[in-house]
Amino acid sequence: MLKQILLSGLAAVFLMMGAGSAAADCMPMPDAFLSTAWIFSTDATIFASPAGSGPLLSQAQGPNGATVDARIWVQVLDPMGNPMVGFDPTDIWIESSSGSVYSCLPAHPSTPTDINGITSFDVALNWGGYHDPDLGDQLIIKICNQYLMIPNLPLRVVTSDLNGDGDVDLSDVISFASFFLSGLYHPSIDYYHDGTINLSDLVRFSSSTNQLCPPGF
Ligand SMILES: [Ca+2]
Ligand SMILES: [Ca+2]
Repeated sequence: MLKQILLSGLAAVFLMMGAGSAAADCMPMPDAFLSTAWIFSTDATIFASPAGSGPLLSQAQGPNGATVDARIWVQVLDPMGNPMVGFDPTDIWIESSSGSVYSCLPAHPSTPTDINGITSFDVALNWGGYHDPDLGDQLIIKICNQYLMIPNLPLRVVTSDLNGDGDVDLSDVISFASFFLSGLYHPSIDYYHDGTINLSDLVRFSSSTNQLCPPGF
């Protein structure tokens, strides 16, 4: 009997520990099929760097270089389809399905969800590598560590850490110079995304040389 009481007590402690690590907002768990995410622009590119010195998602660029709003909107719904209001933004983040990019720090929405369960990411990404939805790379939105079942978001992430090793150093300078001087269009260095490779792209690359991921990466 005593053993049963002890085991029950231990189980309760583990459950409480689990609830603490998963955050109270994840009880009940948001529904990964009903919850959704979207971008209003249809073809956006954002420049990112390990230190996150690129533009905010609301200042992304379309194919011709024009500024487009590529904020990622998320609606968090519970299993009954009801909006989860005031949901903690730290339980929502972005990842990429591609192994060729990394995120130094998880990007979260700016605010808790509103009365409709909606919030948005308007952040500068601490990313390296190269992400291209046209090549099958998918942006993944996670809520409480579960994937949302959403269509591919039309957002390309180009970064100055071309070899994706956590910094922008001589190796990246050599790669950039090789692409830049080739005279060929290479989308991974079209940092000022206007369909051409020129001084504007060099300026953005140069602005992030010697950057590292923030401590903790
Ligand atoms: Ca690098
Ligand atoms: Ca360009």
